[in-house]
Amino acid sequence: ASSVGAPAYLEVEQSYIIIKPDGVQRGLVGEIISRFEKKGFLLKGLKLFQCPKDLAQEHYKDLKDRPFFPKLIDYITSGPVVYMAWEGDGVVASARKLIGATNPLQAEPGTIRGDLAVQTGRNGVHGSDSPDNGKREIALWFKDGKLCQWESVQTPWLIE
Ligand code: IDP
Ligand code: MG
Repeated sequence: ASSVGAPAYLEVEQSYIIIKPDGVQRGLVGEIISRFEKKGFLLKGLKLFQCPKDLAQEHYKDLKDRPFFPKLIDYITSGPVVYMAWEGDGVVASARKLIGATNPLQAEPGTIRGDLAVQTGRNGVHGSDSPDNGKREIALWFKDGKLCQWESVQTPWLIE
């Protein structure tokens, strides 16, 4: 089903994506955004942002008992990130495939992590792991709840 002409009550799936501080510092912002753009998903929100510690802890709260948690919070707050909301049918699972495995050495070539990173602790990008977490993370980071409502001229050439 396409978002164009879909009834307003039908919710279109959204994924929350972060270009982590290493991705920003290494000049990979354009490259990473390009992967999602070229695939054909719709960009609904984007910001360059220095993440405070409490937000990072809330975002990664499911991992709070893991040994690497303090280092993960230091990493994600170590410099600006670019955070985004991307929309489309199946975007959550597809974005996870585009991103690749958590450990970049195990990520397939052709994926973002497989092509652009070498260590789990510097794996460049975050993507929601379920549609529900997509909603939770977008609500958490886009505090005012405002995503940009627009339609791409490409949509009829992407979705029949
Ligand atoms: P994901 O980002 O592929 O969903 P998660 O298991 O949800 O992976 O972990 C979140 C993030 O925490 C990872 O992307 C990575 O930055 C970091 N992380 C996960 N496991 C480790 C580890 O064993 N050492 C260091 N950092 C880790
Ligand atoms: Mg995860």
